[in-house]
Amino acid sequence: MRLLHPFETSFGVTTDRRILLVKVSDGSMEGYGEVTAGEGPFYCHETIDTAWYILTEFIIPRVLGKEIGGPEGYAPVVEAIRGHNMAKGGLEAALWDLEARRQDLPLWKLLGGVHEEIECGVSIGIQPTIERLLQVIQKELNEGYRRIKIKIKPGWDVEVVRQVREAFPSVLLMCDANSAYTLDDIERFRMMDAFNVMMFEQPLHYEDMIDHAELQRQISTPICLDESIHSAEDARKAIAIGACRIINIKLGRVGGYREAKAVHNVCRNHGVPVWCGGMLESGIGRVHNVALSSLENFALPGDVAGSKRYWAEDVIDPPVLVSADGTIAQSMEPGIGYSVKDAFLDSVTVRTQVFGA
Ligand code: OSB
Ligand code: MG
Repeated sequence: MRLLHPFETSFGVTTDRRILLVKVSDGSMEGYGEVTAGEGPFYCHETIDTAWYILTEFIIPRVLGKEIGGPEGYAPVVEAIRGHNMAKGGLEAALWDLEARRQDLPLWKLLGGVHEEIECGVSIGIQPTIERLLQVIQKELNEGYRRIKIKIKPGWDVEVVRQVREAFPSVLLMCDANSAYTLDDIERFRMMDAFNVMMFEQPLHYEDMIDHAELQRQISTPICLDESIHSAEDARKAIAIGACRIINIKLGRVGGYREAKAVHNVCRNHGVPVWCGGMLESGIGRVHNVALSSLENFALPGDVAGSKRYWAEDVIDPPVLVSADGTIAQSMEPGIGYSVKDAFLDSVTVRTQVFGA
C-alpha cells in the first residue's frame, strides 16, 4: 500500500508499505493481527520477509493444533524461538482479537483497559525544509492532534527544534532520533535542553542502555527509549540504571500484548509513564494500538493517528477517526471492533499462505 506521504527518518525513507497480516479462525470466528516489521532491516533486524519465514517455519508449526488455553498461553509456546518479536506479536494480536470476539467483548475491555478515548499525537518525518516542516505542524494542529513529534538526525536538529519552538511556543513537542547519535553529540542535546521538549526518543544506539544513562545524567530533558526495549526485563533494567524516564511501547517490538502489559506494569510500578508507538500500520495494526493505549499507564499522547494521515483507503471499516480535539474513541464492538474490508484487502494482497484448514 502506498503511503499518502513518504515518511523519512534518520534510517531511511518509506514510500510503499508491504504489510504482513495474520488471520486466525476457530472455525466460526476470526481474529486479525499485523506484523509491524518494516520492509528492510533498518528500524530493527526484522523485516516482513524474515517474519514470514519465522512464522511459517517455526511459529505456526508449534502453535497449530496445540491447546493453549487462550492468548496468554501463546508466549510460552513460542518462547524457545529467540527474538523475532514482531513475527511473534503478529500472531499473538490475532489470537487476542479472536478471543475477545469469542467472549463477545471489545478487545480493550478484555485487556483490562480504562481509557475510553485516547489522546493522539503525530510523528512527522524529516522534511525538505524547515519552512515545510512548520507548515506540516500547523496542518496537524488544525486537525486537532495534541502532541507533535519530529524526527531528528545530525544536521536536522538544533536549528530545526529552535525554529519549531519559536513558531509554536506552547505546543507539546518531542524529538525522535531513531539512534542517530552517540555520546560525542552530548553538546547538541544540551543545546536542545533549552527548548522545553517533552522527551528525546532513542537518541543513541538501538541496543544501548548504558550510554543513555550517561546522557540522561547530563541533560534535563527526559529520555524515552523505543528501540532498546524488547521486554519487561529490559524496561526494569533501563529504569534501574536511569537510562530513561519514559518508555514507548510497541506491540511488535516487545512480541505482543502479554509482554506489552508486562512492560506497562513495570513502568507503572516505577512511576514511569508510557505511550504507544506506531509503525506506519494498516488499520488492523492501528486499531490494536488503540486498544493497547486503553491501559491505565498510557499517560502520554501516542503515535496513534487517524487512517487518513497514511492511506487513501484503509483495510478496515470504518477507518480510524480522530475527533476535532485529537482523540480516538474505543470501539464498543467485539474484538478489535472494526470490520476488515475483504474485497479491498484481496485487491492489495500479493501472497497468501493457509495453514491447518
Ligand atoms: O521510531 O517511532 C518510530 C515509524 C517507523 C519506524 C519507527 C518509528 C516510526 C514512527 C511513525 O515514528 C509512527 C507512526 O506514525 O506510525
Ligand atoms: Mg521511535
